[in-house]
Amino acid sequence: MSNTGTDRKFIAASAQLGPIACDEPRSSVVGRMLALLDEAKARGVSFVVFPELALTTFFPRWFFGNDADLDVFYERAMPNADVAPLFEAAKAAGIGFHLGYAELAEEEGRAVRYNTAILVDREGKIALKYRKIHLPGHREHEPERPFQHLEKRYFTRGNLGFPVADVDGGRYGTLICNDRRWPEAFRMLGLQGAELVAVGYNTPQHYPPAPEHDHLQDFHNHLSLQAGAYQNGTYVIGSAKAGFEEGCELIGGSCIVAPTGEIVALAATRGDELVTAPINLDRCREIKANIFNFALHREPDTYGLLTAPKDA
Ligand code: CDV
Repeated sequence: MSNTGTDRKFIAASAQLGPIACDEPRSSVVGRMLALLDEAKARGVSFVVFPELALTTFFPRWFFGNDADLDVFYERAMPNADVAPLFEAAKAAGIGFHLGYAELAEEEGRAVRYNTAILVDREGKIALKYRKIHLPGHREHEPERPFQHLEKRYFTRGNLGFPVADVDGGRYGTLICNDRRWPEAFRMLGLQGAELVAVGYNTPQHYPPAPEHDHLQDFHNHLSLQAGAYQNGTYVIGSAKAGFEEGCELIGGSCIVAPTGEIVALAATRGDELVTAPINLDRCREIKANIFNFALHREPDTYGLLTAPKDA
């Protein structure tokens, strides 16, 4: 079956990925994505969300003492030869997609590293690019941890704001992993009328600074995605890199959330898995025109603290 969706009513998918080994080549990962894309095509899907840093293992769990060892995990161009088959297959199937990857950009003659996500429309054109703003973890090597979380060392804070784009008949935005926990990030997209937000994530089951919350990781993931959807009247598609990756357990729970905040599709495994649900973007109005009618009910002149400097 080919994609039969209209612009506002279609089938969407979260394409969860299981673990990616440190030495797994991009071609193999893209092969796994193509298998999920084939399944998506068979199910009549029009839009697929792949996870954060989907092309490699979650490398911020290791300390690298030199740039040469680190830079093998970054993409210098998008698309590039490794990823081109995904762009081509998606375009041929008329499927738009979201992809997270590590980006090595050159700015004023300097290498700058970002944790990046793109939205590609059904014609194969990159319609939106976002660079992660809320970078979790730490900057220095902390050898006492069972694994590192060196996003603050390996990435620069995103410099593209929180963009939305009109893609294939809907208004789309993206957040990347830790961003989903910040209501301000979701609200930035909500204020611009986002109707579908794609969120890729790599979330360890074990959080070394607060292990007493380890059993709540799945709950906090869904709490954040569901609240973001409801409070902004938008669909949210969460896509995990899941399972035991290089000895580190990552949560799954990939899901599709309706604008009411209800989970309408949920992954059952922690491996490669396609989760699908029908989308009707006109349903966003159920929330946007009522309880979260921003024009009618927001009181922004009382929200000054939200944008005051951190130390104010
Ligand atoms: N990749 C991430 O951003 N992970 C964080 C963890 C470290 C808490 C997350 O918010 O899921």
